[in-house]
Amino acid sequence: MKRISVIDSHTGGEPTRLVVAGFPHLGYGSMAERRALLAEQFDDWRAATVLEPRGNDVIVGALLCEPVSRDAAAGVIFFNNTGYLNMCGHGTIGLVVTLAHMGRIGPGEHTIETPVGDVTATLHDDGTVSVRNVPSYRHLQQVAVEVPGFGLVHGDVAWGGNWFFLVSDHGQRIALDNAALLTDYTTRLKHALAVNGISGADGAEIDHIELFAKDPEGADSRNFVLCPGNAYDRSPCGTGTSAKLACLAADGKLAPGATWTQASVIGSRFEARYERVDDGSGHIIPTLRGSAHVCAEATLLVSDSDPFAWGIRA
Ligand code: PYC
Repeated sequence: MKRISVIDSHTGGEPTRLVVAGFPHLGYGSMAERRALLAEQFDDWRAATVLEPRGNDVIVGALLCEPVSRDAAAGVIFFNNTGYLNMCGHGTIGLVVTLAHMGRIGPGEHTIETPVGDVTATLHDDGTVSVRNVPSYRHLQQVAVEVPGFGLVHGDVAWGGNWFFLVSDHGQRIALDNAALLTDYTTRLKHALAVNGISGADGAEIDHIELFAKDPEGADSRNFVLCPGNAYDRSPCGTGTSAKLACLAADGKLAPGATWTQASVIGSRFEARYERVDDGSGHIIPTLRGSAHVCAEATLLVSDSDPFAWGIRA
């Protein structure tokens, strides 16, 4: 019998399952190197943690790692039902609140190492968390793509710690009671991008689709974000909000330091702002702020006699 200790939280409704003990040791390399090792040699552990029967398509897993730097509070590797993420904004907020719940950190600034670089998280006295994300930028502007069954749309390709296709001219109703249709639309759109060779920098797959609309409750925008495993983000998506800020900055529609309130399809919110990277690249550093709640502490049991011990794989 193998045992995996986890603590679950949710950030604006989006779950994060933090693995605090029980995974194989991945050595002392960078988070990118450890993520590669996990994917190549121990992927069953990811599957056991987030796939049914213990998990579901919505859960984002986060493996708590010893950081490389003594100055960092933690390292983390994010994963989901289909594989591995680069950065995860809601997951970082969940991680910080969970580390505080465990008594490992208090209010203040904490460096978190991720596979795509360090981020700085601030646990505020009111329990909210700010994440100063990795540098973000718009890669392509208003790319046209035909979505089978729906027609032509235009969108920006941007990096916010993951690759996003951001669309405003979609004509869809962004509302929770329309989630099935939005999932169908964005899944087809993601497929159309791949078929048409539309990618992030260096041919990177665009694995997140983000639709925007007016928010009925007064935020600057409401979004619907399709995640890589085809579940939609219940939170406003930290990396997606970062990608949005990169596009707003590139269009001159949001000034550095101004607040952008991004609502999710379920109405949860992040507040975000950005500063410019001072190197002529046009890149920005977004900071997003939100809150998370710890909702379970558990030990997952992986038994040799269980035919679905390592998850139900498609
Ligand atoms: O908050 O960055 C995020 C995120 C990515 C996928 C799900 N949430």
